[in-house]
Amino acid sequence: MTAADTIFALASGGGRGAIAVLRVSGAESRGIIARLAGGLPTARMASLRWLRDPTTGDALDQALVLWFPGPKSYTGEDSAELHLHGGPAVIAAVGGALAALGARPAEAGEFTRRAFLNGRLDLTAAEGIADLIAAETEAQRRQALRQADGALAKLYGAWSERLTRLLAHQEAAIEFAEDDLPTDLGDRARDGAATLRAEIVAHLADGGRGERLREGVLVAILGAPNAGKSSLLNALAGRDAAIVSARAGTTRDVVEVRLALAGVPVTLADTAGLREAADEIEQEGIRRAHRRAEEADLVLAVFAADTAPDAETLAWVTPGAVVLANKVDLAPAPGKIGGVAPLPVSARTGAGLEALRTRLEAEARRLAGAADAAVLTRPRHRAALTEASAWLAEAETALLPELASEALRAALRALGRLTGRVGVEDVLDVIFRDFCIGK
Ligand SMILES: Nc1nc2c(ncn2[C@@H]2O[C@H](COP(=O)(O)OP(=O)(O)O)[C@@H](O)[C@H]2O)c(=O)[nH]1
Ligand SMILES: [Mg+2]
Repeated sequence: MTAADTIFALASGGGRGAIAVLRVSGAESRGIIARLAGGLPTARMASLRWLRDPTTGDALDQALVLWFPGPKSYTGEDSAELHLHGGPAVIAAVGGALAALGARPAEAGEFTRRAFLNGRLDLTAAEGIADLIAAETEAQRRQALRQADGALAKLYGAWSERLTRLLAHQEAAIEFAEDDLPTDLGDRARDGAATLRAEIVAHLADGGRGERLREGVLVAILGAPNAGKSSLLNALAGRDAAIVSARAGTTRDVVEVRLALAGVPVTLADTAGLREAADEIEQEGIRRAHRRAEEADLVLAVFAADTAPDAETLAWVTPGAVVLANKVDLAPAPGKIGGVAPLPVSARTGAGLEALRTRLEAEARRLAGAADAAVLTRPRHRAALTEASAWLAEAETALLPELASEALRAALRALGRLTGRVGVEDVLDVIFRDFCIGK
């Protein structure tokens, strides 16, 4: 398994389809495609060819063949795409021919890994491609596309370049202290470090929106038994996901539904009603409700308008929570619950549900809305940038020029790990493991 192998994989989804795309990449692609397709087609043009078994000459399929000579290909190597008829026997036959001609099946993410190793994209852009394939909602798609297109690569690349210059200045100040170079080189390096650090700190102060958009927002529905939590979950989901019953204590485990609000993926978690439960199973359900609420990005505190607010749920009414007065078909909503004006709703009649949805969309946008600016999307990015900014602070206050220089170098290494320029062998497997075969 070396990077010199020529690899192939099914790049389209499994199963039957009108078309299946086999992708080939590596040094031997030229000869392999020429033998399989009876000659090498014109570069980057779709050519209709008969693919033939290299030993028997039997026709395997008639396919569109695209030839992408390196280095201006996705992987940076000579590569090709074969657009076959999308059936399992066709894919198996052509795959078998490719293997007979010396190619081997690719590992997950191997094409993009090669693209990275050949300098076609940096690590953040490679991650953007994985996210684009995984994107389920509109806002996720936009964020991933921006990152795949190099928005973070450009930003972090520019920071690395500036830092390299600062380091060069600092080194020059040390090396040529006795020569007649400008004497303020060291000071200029420190000022530059401070400016750069301020930019990194501002970039980090994004409220975690990019990461949350990538992972999804978690909303926990909390309230007393019978307040109407499960009814509200079902109304928002548009289906009967949770059991609704007049009997208190029906919902005992956490029931979750996924939906998209304002293009943001949201997990809505219905929980067991909060009360003193005698039943052991219900007690565990209530423990889980609390745990989910603690992990949640947003708490929906549900009260029944015809019942006095219960202390257990009131404890969750914080300035960030969304407070609901349900069952307004039975009684008017109180003006304030725990100091917050509740949204009046009725899961039974549907009153107020549009307003609730609008409010939840606004919350989803606030928590994870795709900004137009480049936002970081992974804990890995946050960790590396936090480290870089700590080293920059170190450089600003270092007492000796040599120490300032060391700190700048460490900051540069942290940025380098982010984009994949230095010391990344250990993170490559982690990143490319998330890819599917054929990408
Ligand atoms: N009148 C009225 N009844 C409701 C409303 N929402 C829920 N219910 C009823 O209240 C009971 C408890 O509802 P459920 O959703 O299971 O509450 P949970 O225990 O909080 O999950 C059921 O009989 C529901 O039909 C509402 O808006 N108005
Ligand atoms: Mg319930």
